This record gives sequence, C-alpha cells and structure tokens, in this order.
Amino acid sequence: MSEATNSTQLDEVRIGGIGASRKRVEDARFIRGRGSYVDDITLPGMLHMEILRSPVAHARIKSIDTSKAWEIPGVRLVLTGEMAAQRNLAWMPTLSYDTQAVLATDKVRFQGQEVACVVADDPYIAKDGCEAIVVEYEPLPAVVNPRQAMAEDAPVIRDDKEGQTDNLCYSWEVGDKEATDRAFEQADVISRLSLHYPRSHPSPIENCGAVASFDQATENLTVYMTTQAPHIIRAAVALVAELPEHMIRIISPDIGGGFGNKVPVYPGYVCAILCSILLGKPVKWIEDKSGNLISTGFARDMYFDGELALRSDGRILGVRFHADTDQGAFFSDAQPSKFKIGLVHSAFACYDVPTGHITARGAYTNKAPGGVAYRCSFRVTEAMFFQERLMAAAAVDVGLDPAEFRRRNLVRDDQFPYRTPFGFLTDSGQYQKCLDLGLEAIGYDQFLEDKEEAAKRGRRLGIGISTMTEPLGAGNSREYDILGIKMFDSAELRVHPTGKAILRTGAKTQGQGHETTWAQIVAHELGIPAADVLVEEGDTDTAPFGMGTYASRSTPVAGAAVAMVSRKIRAKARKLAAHLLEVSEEDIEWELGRFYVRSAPARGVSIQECAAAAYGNMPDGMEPGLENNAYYDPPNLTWPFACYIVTVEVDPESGVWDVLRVVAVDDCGVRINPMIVEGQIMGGLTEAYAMSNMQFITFDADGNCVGSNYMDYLLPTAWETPGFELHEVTTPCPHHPLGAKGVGECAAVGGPAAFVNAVMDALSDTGVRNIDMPVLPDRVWEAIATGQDVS
Ligand code: MCN
Ligand code: CUN
Repeated sequence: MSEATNSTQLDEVRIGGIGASRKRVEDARFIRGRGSYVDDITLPGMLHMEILRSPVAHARIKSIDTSKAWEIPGVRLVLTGEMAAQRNLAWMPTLSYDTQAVLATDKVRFQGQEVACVVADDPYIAKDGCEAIVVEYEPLPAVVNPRQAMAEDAPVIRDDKEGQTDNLCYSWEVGDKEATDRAFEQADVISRLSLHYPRSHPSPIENCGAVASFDQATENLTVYMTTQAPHIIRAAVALVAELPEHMIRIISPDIGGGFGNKVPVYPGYVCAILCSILLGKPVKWIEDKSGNLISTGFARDMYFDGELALRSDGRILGVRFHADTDQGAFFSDAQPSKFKIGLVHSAFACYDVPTGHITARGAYTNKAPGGVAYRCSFRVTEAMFFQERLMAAAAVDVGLDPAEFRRRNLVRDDQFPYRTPFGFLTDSGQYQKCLDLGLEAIGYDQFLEDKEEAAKRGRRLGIGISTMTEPLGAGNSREYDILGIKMFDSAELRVHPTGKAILRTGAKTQGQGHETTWAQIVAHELGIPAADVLVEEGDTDTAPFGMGTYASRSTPVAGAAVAMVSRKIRAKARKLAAHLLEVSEEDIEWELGRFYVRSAPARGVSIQECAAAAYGNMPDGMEPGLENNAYYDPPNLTWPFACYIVTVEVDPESGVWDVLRVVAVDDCGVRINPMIVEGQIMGGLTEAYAMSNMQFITFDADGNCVGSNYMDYLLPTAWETPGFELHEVTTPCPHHPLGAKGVGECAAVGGPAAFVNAVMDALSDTGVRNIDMPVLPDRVWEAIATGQDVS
C-alpha cells in the first residue's frame, strides 16, 4: 500500500490531465508517414473499382454500351444502373428521407454523377474500362440556381419522384410572423441586406474511398471506409441490405481530414460493396481529386434576404429573413435535426432579440448534392455569416459604432439560460467580456484613429467584427436522430490489472486528436497517466455504438461519456479501496489517482492498486474486473461563443486587400487540451480566410462545374494565411460533466464575416453594402469604381 499523503497529490498537468497541452500522440505516426489510411489497406485477391461520371449536367440516358469495356483484359465487372436495379440498388435512401441515384438509369442530374463502374485487376485497367463505355445522352436544359429552379418554366429535375411537378425540395418557416410584423411597424430604422453564401467544398487532403470485402462462405461483409460515423453506416447497410449487424463490420481507419466531407453516404461506397458481393472478392475504390471536388459533400450555396427592426438607440426589436438554398439534384444532407434546413434558426442567438420570423425554401438543381457539410453544424455557418453581415450593415444604418451596437444587443451574463425567439435555449456565456477582450487586444480605439489618419493620405483601412454563439454537439435525443437512432454517444473503458487502460468511443477522429484528448479525460477522472491509456475509435466490431464525429459533437457527447464511464470505474475502485484499506466506503476520500482514509490520510491506495485488486483481490461477492461503458445523452447542445476581429488594408487601385491582424477570442468552456483547441481555432480561421477571398465553385449555364481542380479551387497555404492572435475566456458549460463545450467548427463558422466586414468597413464611404464571397480583388475594384454592390 502506498504511504503517500495528500500533500503529494498528483500534479494533473504532469500526468496529462485536463488543461495539459499534451502533444498529440497520433502525430508520432502521422508525421512519419506511418498512418494507415483506407488506401493503405491491401487484402488478398483485392480488385480495383473506378467510376464513370457524367460529363453533362442534365440529360436523358438513351443507351449505355459496355461491350467494349468487358473485352479489356483484366476487367472483371462492369456495373450499370440497370444491373444495380436488379438488386434493388439503382437508388438508395438518403439520410434526409429523399432518394439518390447510386448509378444513373433514367437521367443524369449533375455533372460528375455516377453512371457506371468498372472493376479490374488494377485501377488503371479499371479507368480504361470506364473510358471504353459508350453512353448516349440526350441533353436537357440545366438549372444551376435555386431561384431559377423554382421559377414556373424550369425543367423538372426530379421527375423520378411521384407527384414532384416542380423543383421545390422543401419549404419551411419558424418564428412568430405577427409579432415580427408588429416589431417592424414600430421600428425607427429598418436595415436590409441580401447576399449569397457561395458553394464551397471541404477538400480534405485524403479523398473518399472504401475497401469492401464480402466473404461468400460466411456471408460477412467488412468495409474499410472513410467515414466519420461508422455505426451509422453499419445501421444503414443493415437496413438496406437486410443483414443483421453482426454480419457487417465497418472499419474507419486513419482519416486524412474529414471536415464534413466524410459524413454522407456516397454511391461509390455502395458500388464497392455491391461489386464485392457480386464478385466475392475484396474491391477497393479510391476517389480521385476531381471526383471528390465535383461530386461529394458540397456546402452552403444559400441566398439570403433579410432585415432588422431597430430602435433609434440601436436596440434590435425584431429580425426576419428568407433563405433559398441549393440542395443539388438529391436531398442527401446528413444531419440529425428534424428541420430540413438544419439549424439555420440559431441565427441571432447571441443577441437579445425579442421576436423573429424565418422562411426558407430548398430547391433541386442540376448540381451535385450539397448542403450541410463542411465544418458547420447544419447551415449554422450561413446563418452566422448572414447575421454578422446584417449586424455590420445595421450598425451603419443606425449610426452606431459596430462594437457598441453589438454590446447593446448581446445577451447579458445574467440572462442564461436564454430562450431565443426561434426556440433554442443557450446555456451560458460572457459575451460582453469576450467582445471587450477582443477590442482591447486589437487596440480598437487606436485603430479607428489610424484609419482616419490613413484615409487623409488616400489609404483604405478597415476593421471587421464577428460575434456569435453556435449550437454544437448534436444533440439531445429528444430532438435529434438519424434513421430514428437518437443522438447519444458512448465510451467503453477497460482498466487492465496493471492499471493501464484501453478506451473506445463511438466517435471517430479525423485529425481532431481524440487519441490524445480522451486519454486526458481519463487521467483527470482517475489519475491514470494519459500515456497509460490507449484510445481506439472507428471499428464497429470493437467500439461501443455511437453516432460519430461531426457538429463538433465529440467533446460535448462522447467526451462526456468518457468522463461518465471513468466515474463508474472510480465508483467500483472505491469499493476495492475500502476492501484493501479495511475501512468502510464512507470513510474513504478521493484525490487524483488515490483513495485514502479520511481520518488517516497517509493510509491510501493508488488507482493502480485498486485495478490489481479488481483482478486478484476483490472482496467476497464482488464481480471481478474493472471495465464499464457509458452512454451519454446530452440535455442540450453546447453553446460556445466567439469574437473574431480582423483588420485589413484595401488597395484602391487594384482592389487587393491584405489582412493586417486577426484577433480571436473563443469561449468553449473548459479546455481539455489548450494546444489542440488553439489548433482547431487556427485551422478554422484559415478556412474562414480562404472562404472569404479565394474559394468558389461555380457552374456555367449548362451546368458545367468550373473549379473542380486545385488550380481553380484554391486551398490556403502557409504563404498567404495570416497570423492569428488567440485569446481565451472560460465559461464552463453548465450541463456538461467537465464543463466543456464544442469548438471544432467555431472559427470556420464565425470567421468569414469578420474578414468580409473588415473589407466592407474599408469601403464604408462608397455606399457599397455588400460584396459576395469570395471577395476577390476585381469585385472590390468594381465596387469602388461603381459604388454598387457586387454579387
Ligand atoms: N477540445 C478540447 N476542449 C474543448 C473542446 C474541444 O480540448 N472544450 C478538443 C477535443 O478533445 C478534440 C478537439 O478539440 O480533440 C475537437 O473537439 P470538438 O470540438 O468536440 O470537435 P470534434 O472532435 O467533434 O470534431 C469535429 C469538428 C468538425 S464537425 C469538423 S467539420 C472538423 C473539425 O472538427 N473537421 C476537422 N476540426 C477538424 N480538424 C482536423 N484536423 N480535421 C478535420 O477533418
Ligand atoms: Cu458539418 S462538417 Mo463537421 O460537422 O463534420
């Protein structure tokens, strides 16, 4: 028995507990090129699959001739929609209760749509096979804009759906229309803004892919795949294929970035599985970059028109807006809320707005399915962008400094929990404090003086603020589910006899560092050094059932489950300690890593000694072992807050703008690993910066996707990415066992508006209210030259 006293209590940071900026354990393999990604998987007898994609956006398929492809030596299978239809798999259900073509049969509905696939001995032969397929298309007019799609005479894209006579995918509204109308009648000032949040793409370094292996003898199916949610995939396969779950194993190995791109179910996965079943051999499909950029996981693409009702002192009386969203050809959003438009009504949640009304429509277009993915909890990014752009415009209209305007409207600390006009309950925050910290850090007053001075010499400086709270952590099971499965998450902890442990969760890291941070939670709860805890995720045969990683839900939900399972282990360890110390449980106290006798603190046992006793010296009647699991159903979403402030200088001659400084104040509650949190914020700001000024995927009138390569769709590099100055406020989450809130998406969500607001501020004397993203130099130049908005 250890003879330590409580004065020698373990130093939490030293053992890698909460608050330790522990180095990421996964990096040891990643930076040495030793990660194991789907493309690293090689199975005996494995074949390779390639997909033939439609070159046109909208056309009837007159014929598909595969005979030439079959003749190529090494080609093993040519799969068409007709053949998939024989297995009832030409179409698949989507997670948004729509249908999506796996392989086109009747029509193609977007450029890049999957038309056929070829399986061969190697990927090159498979590609040759695709090129040998002859498809006869009868072109149809294409629609690439949701508003045009909803016009009377637009060609109907989803004529496969019974009763679908137009391109309306859904319409939706929320809020109190009458009260909002009254607020607008009483307003001293009404401030309006219209804008488009352009289509964007998550562009992870690793594309999507799968290795499907169907064993014809046992009829078991194993699929290695790039998925952020392996258990959901298993449930979907079980339902579609009518197989019991124990015959399906989904393994998500290392993932080279997800960013939402790896949440949806893509036709490529389904085809790889079907081909493996048909051939009885493992089939590998690895998407190429253009395939990834042209067909998967689009985000945003949303038009807003909205207005704020304001009192002359700057108080907001009401808000209303309408949004038109482009869903692409199939409504395949992978999102767990019961709202077709996701959580767009989290807009204005950080402001004390008495009333509001939102209407929205989603439209089918001849574009790849898209919607919610890309570092965003289901259209929250668009919502916060519109909110903060409208706030900036309204500050000008009401004649207030934008910081002061926000300060007058931010929800106060004593108002929590705060019910928003659209029904959310925000949990906690210190919004004013974050704003003040940000203003101080950037030297707000000084900058305003500098700006005025510079203007005298013809220079254009600008400052942009973005403040927001967003709902992270889907969900709570009352309101969020996928395929009827509720949005809880899970953790399983096995403490071995030596006191080392293995922890598994239902989440799936794609670069966020779960292998590092979950071990820190165990260290915090049990005093077992983080280095002694191995973390594993992503294998449905071993991990407890969970709903995966997106919506920054891992810390809010799976992370909470890690804390809860650790506490269950501690409760059992306490009984073991009482037995070892020969006192009753009530006489025992806990300090990090050790139980001791209250009246004699020097008498104690370590958690490791308790672990040994669980296997070798348990009291009579106690079940051996020290293992448990926890399923955590969060009572609410978590509501982190952020204040981002950007300063820029715009060159009036060229429209080029340079970022001078970026200040970020994030409050995500208790930080488990501060270094990882900072990495998440920097990554998000980098993406925000890129979206604001360099990324867009556009479509010409025929529906050709312009920008499906990295020459056109630019990824930010260290060269152009500005430096970030990070600051922190900590308001513990009142309903999370560790006080933590999600953070993974905050900067990507709140960041873009800060950059755009800064440019618009630099143009404030021109009367221009909006330049749509990406805010390219030619658009800025045009705005300065014409004094008109640029969309
Ligand atoms: N963390 C912490 N303290 C907190 C909150 C989080 O230490 N209070 C840590 C977590 O333990 C975790 C990381 O920060 O290691 C992110 O946690 P969380 O906010 O819970 O988000 P998730 O783990 O659920 O990650 C999802 C989120 C999303 S939705 C996208 S999209 C995104 C993002 O994470 N994709 C990423 N960040 C990414 N980062 C990388 N490198 N790669 C991606 O694909
Ligand atoms: Cu929406 S992108 Mo992240 O939630 O996987």
